[in-house]
Amino acid sequence: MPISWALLFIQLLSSTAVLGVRQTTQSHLRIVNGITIPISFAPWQVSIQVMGNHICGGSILNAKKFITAAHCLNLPAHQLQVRAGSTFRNTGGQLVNVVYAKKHSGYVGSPYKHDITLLLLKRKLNLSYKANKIDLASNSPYDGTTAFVSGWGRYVEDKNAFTIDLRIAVLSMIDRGTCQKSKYAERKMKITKGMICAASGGKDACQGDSGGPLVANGKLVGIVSWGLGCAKRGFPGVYTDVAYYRDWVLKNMDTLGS
Ligand code: 4AZ
Repeated sequence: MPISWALLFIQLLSSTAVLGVRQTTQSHLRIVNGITIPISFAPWQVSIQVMGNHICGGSILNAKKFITAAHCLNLPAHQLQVRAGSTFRNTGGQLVNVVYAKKHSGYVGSPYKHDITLLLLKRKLNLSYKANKIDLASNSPYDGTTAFVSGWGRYVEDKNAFTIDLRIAVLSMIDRGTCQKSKYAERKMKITKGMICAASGGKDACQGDSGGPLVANGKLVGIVSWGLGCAKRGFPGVYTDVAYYRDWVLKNMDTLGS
């Protein structure tokens, strides 16, 4: 008997502890149920900016070359800047001008196809534990692979709810075929070649995360591209499948300039 009382007591204690943790985590909730992280946890992440305002995420491929979504490039490249090495979207790190962008020639909007672009910076970044490159995935991740997406986008879909600190959400990969059979099929929205999906109950990328990294096993597997809403059941986040475009990226990185 005393033992079961002790057990009950321990269970109560631990459930309170769990609740306590939940509460603290909730006060740090960022877009669709991620958590805040310092930039050193995702040092490849950059913020793409126009006149000091964050518009999209991106990833560092090397000290001068970056990758993002084509739909982030509504303005001429030379009007863009990249902020690297900062946890905060509005301050810190290195802010460098973009000089050139190479959009995929097959890019079309709505729903986005071939949503991929390379950026060339005016000068080299100083690479460090806060600003570092990430390798491209060679193979598309298997269904169920754990991956994480990061960014400064909205943390509530229908509110103008942006935060200044970077956050991350852990997701599970969904292959193209499975994703096509989701509720997107009912809406006649096609998950075409070069797209891959990821989701995890209640967690997702959202507006402002576009162009940013989806990483699995230390490699860049996806670029935040689109989705019907954010974290809506049956509508996974859709990403540009980096492995599918690997050859395009490598070839165009060479011709991008230096
Ligand atoms: C957007 O508007 C956007 N839930 C990005 C990602 C997702 C939805 C919308 C995925 O940039």
